[in-house]
Amino acid sequence: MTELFSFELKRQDKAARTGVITTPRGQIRTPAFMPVGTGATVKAMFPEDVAATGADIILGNTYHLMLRPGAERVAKLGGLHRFMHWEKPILTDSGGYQVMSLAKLRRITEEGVTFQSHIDGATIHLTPERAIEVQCLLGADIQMVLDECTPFPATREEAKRSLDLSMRWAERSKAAFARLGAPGQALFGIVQGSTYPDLREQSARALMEIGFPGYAVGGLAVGEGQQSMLDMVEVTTAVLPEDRPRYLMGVGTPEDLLGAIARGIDMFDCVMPTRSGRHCQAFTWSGRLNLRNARHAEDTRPLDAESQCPAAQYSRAYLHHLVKSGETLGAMLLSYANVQFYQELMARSREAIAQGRFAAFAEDVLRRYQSGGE
Ligand code: PRF
Repeated sequence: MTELFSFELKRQDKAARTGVITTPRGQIRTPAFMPVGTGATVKAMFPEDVAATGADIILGNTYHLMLRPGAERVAKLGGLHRFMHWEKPILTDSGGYQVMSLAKLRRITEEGVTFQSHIDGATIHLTPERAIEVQCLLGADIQMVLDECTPFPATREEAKRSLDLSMRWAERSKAAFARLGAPGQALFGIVQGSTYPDLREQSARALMEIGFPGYAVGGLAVGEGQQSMLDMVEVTTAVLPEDRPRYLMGVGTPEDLLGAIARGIDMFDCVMPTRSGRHCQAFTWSGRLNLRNARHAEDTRPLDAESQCPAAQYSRAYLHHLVKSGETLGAMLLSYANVQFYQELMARSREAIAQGRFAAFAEDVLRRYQSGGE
């Protein structure tokens, strides 16, 4: 019988890989970038435009959706896909990371994490079992174990204690998923271990012992710096099984993505393209631009002449006018253009890997990207 959820590696180019994840809701071409749809919306974008950028999958958040509108309500309304008009795959994060960054009065115990909602102050308990229950109520195609994103910096002892807790939570998450998960849904483990190579390896091996159809690298992009992050990615992917997708959580800039792909990462998510779009920043093939800058005021050139994106065809002068005037359309067009830039970066990466020229491709992109911009 063919598996409902599977990963096929198509081609490797040194450590970089291209492949396809198959789910009942469609295929995900890797390397893949998942636009962030935290509160059942990729902010300022129509779902059909998100699909038009080439995104095969988006990310949703357990934390936000369990607080508002509530997981039980989403389930009653037919699940997250129907609720938000996105029929392709959805990956949901488990909530632990968002609790630590957004909630008030957090307390972590062996049982789970207790916190006060940042919306109405209600006291909420999030356990590994409840995190899985919520993700199942949402109907997420790829779900994540509950983990603790170890704060940075951490002593070795703190990092070890934190990762051991995350590994026990991973085991409980898997047991809950075995009871509640639907056919074709998958649960991924999350590697922690801060910036300690041996702890990263220990965490990866502990998760492999439990056994997951995919593995995420968590606890990075928390202030350790790019080189340290890429070093941790490298030691982790060296241990993880080749036949399972690897997902680097919450990363990053175009430079980060190319560096991580070169070290064997297959999936990413980040608020950067959408958040930057709402803050007047544009990613283009010739660098990053701030459309508030007066030098764009009479620039009739399109935002990005190299992009196929409909939003990137508008003139820099017009976009400058929109963002200066605080017009909603400015945020919409820049979000669209940025998400499309990230998708084109993934598409070109997949093609370069398939043709065995990823290193030269990445070097060329970075040279042009870093030569322009502001
Ligand atoms: N754990 C989870 N989600 C995350 C992270 C993590 O460590 C990160 C790391 N920066 C982003 N999102 N569950």
